[in-house]
Amino acid sequence: MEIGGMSQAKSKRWVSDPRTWPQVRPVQRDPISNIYAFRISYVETARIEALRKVTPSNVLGVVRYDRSPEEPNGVGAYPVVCIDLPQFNGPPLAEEWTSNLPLSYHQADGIHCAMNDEVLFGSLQMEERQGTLLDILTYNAYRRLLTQTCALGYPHLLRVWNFFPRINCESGGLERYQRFCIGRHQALAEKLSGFPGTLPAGTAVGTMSGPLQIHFLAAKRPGTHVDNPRQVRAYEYPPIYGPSSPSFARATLQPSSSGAHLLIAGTASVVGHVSAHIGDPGKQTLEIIYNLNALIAQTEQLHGVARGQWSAQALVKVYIRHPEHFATIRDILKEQLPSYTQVLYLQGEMCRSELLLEIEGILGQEKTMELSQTVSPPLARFRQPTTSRHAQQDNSKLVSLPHSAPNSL
Ligand code: 3EB
Repeated sequence: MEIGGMSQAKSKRWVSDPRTWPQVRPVQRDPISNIYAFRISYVETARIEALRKVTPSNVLGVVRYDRSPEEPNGVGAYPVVCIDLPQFNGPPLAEEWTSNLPLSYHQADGIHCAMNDEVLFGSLQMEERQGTLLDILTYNAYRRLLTQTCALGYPHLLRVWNFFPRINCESGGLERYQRFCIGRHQALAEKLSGFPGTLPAGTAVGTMSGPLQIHFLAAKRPGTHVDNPRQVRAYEYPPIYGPSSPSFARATLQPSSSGAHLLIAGTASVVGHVSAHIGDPGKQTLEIIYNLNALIAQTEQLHGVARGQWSAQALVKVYIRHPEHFATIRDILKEQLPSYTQVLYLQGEMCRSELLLEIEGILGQEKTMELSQTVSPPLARFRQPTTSRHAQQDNSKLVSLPHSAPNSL
């Protein structure tokens, strides 16, 4: 298991490039309140049942990464999703979403939801039947999803995960991922108010087996759409990648009563709109780190959140196409990610066959009161990398600044 598996001596933060950032003296911080709309952690799948008995009412949902079809989705009060993506490390982990605001549960039209005063976590799955193309199925799934979330009072879609098998296989003259993009695009263009500027952050990964499975986070209040300066907006990709562009944002920032969450879409070794470092998992990993850091710096610079203070929640998921690349990728990420990051490694297929891995993340800040003074940093200049800048060995060590609250997870 890789969670927190790095040396505590290594002290790293999420920043774009340490040379462009001033040093901030570590301060002691206390959360203003301990109310939270949602919190996520990776928990051993075997412990989920035991935990449920101890804290019966605070679960928004569980995402398991195993096949486990004996426990059909929706038996309990809250949504339970089982995604067939094998895990590389340790005992199987599941993602548990909890909240300490009062929760209610709802099931209608095949959509299972848990909600509180701020957010709704929901899931649905659609079986692929012979004769129905994936674009039609996806269109119907998204129509339903948007209808339900609006009807329940959570019209702002912040984050969506999409899973289906054989993502790179051809079907009726198009790749299945392209068909998926057509259906998703059509439904969102028709029904999402503010499209495309309000698109949620997304993930679309190929599973080993199963139906089309979608789970999502929606909110009563809007989030903020964040672009990545190193990448073309996915919904503005040129048509060489398919008849409809992929409808997702690079990230969304969710403000909440207790802090802020940055919901980071699946991020690949894509610079501009082009896949970089074909055939090289190590270089693709470093390129993704550049992309993530650029996105985080962009969020901090443009959207009024504190720099570097992401240790309240830091979870990443790494989807790896070929098991033989796992060790290389893990070794690089051990070096690159801050020590408080929880990491889950899954085997899955990316939407372009040349992409060997993809990393998504959720970073959280808590509203805090500072108990001692900071050195007030001057306005930071973010050196925007050019689109042709690729990962290089000599500047692969990205983060070395102190952080104020290690291991709060
Ligand atoms: C990319 O940047 C890589 O279609 O929902 C990443 C995350 C990717 C989400 C999606 C696709 C999706 O284009 C692929």
